[in-house]
Amino acid sequence: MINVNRLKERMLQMAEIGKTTNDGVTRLALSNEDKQARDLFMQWMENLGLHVRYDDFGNIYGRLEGNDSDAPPLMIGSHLDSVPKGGRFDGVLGVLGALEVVESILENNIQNERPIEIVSFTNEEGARFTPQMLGSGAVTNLFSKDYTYSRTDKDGFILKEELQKIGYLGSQDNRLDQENVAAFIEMHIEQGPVLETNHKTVGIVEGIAGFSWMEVVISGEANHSGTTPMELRRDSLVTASSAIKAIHEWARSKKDGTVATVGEINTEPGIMNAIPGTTSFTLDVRHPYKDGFTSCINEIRESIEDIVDEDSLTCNINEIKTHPPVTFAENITSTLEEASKKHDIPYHRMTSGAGHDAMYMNTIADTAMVFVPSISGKSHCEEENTHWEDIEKGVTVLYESVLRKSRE
Ligand code: HGY
Ligand code: MN
Ligand code: MN
Repeated sequence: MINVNRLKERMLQMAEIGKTTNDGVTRLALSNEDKQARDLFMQWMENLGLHVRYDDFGNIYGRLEGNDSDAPPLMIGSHLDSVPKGGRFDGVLGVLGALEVVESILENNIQNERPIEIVSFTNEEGARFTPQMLGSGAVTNLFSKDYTYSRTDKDGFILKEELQKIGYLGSQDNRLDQENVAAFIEMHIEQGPVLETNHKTVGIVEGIAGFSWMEVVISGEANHSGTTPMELRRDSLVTASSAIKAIHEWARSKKDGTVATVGEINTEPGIMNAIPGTTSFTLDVRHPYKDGFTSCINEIRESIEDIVDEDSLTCNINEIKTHPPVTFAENITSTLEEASKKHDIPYHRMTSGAGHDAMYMNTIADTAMVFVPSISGKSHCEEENTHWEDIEKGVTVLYESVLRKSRE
């Protein structure tokens, strides 16, 4: 029904863009590599005769008309941007898997009632411009246009200008119509060990853990490294280290699926012979349950403040973005389940620890996701990998589900 070799060819061609030494990819949002990936994706869709467009946030859409062209479209897709030294499958599989589904529908002369739109969202990763999922969040009104356009990366580049630079600042009229999306299904690698551990081929994703991204800035006192007696120091990096260790131990002690990560740390003045006056670090906390989510985030914020107080330093915790856990639509997960059963594909109902554009699309349309296993559960690293046989089965489930939903 679908042609996994054709998909593999495209995936391998896409993986050449931003390729890193150990077979990973660095394709940061709105970078030159992202532009090349976008151009290639648009070309492939134009070659299929789809109506291709991109909106004022650079989200790209490819539309396959349906018999009932006024019906709200069924949308499928994901993102093309990556983290630095990321994997070749994260996001891309959802975009090119959707393309494979549409090409197979054309090839098999399937008459789809409902229009089908493939979508690739801008800046899903939040690796260059925080927060993550800016494109899908902006087009579902979770972020204002001004906020989105003004996001700035570490080198001071501004999102709107970078979008202009790569030629993807399109028209607002091209946005998806958030009042008129029938459903959204996102295919993605699991990025964790659950499917592999349970020996299942497809994950039917019922929801996504909530996340809170914040920046913790601890202020002490810069001073000379050679002349300042130890008992007089107010060393922000030492206090940050205690906080980071406490964060890790707190998350481990929760044993309820809570995870916490400090991915980035910076000190000022950041030189060998000066006591760090200021230390800032990022904090990414995830918690899977709606009730308990807010108290979980507040708990860790208070612990950090207590630790800083004990050292009589001060801290500011700047929230970047918090979104509670989401639950996906039963009518979509049951469609994915029926499709898996029809093709005897072993499946596992589960939730996602990773954030995805589906999190925000879930606020405007019936949404769910279909996962395929990540080998050794690895992702956001060059070792990210998935077996092509599993991909073939995952795309088959997506194809079968799209046929069912596009007939409605
Ligand atoms: O961070 C996430 O969960 C996603 O990979 N952007
Ligand atoms: Mn992703
Ligand atoms: Mn990712």
